[in-house]
Amino acid sequence: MDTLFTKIINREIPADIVYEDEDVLAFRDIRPQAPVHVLVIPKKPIPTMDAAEPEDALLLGKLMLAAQRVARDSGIAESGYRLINNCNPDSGQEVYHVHIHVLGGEKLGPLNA
Ligand code: IU
Repeated sequence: MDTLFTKIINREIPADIVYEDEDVLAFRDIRPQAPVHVLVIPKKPIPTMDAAEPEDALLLGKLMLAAQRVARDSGIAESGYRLINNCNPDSGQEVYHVHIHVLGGEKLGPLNA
């Protein structure tokens, strides 16, 4: 089932896009939890990390390298950043289209704080 992220990919709703290539899109989170908070998504609508298949291995690698690029372009690569993927209800996943949160731009608190 399509989510709002498909509408962002298709430019049906606006987003502050910071990176795009043929497989991946990255845009600023509308409710930022850090000075830099970008979501990196595959254009293929995989609902969760748990639903990814071996055939998605290359795409998932591209997703991580796009997150690296976003961090570098945002100037937070050397100071540091955190990549997060929420998967299924206990994680708090809200949007069922795989996404990596890129968080940084300040000293981040401990996980699960
Ligand atoms: P989660 O990992 O599924 O919990 O994260 C979903 C994120 O998507 C959350 O941080 C929202 O603020 C964000 N978001 C967005 O940036 N733009 C949207 O149109 C929607 C959600 I819907």
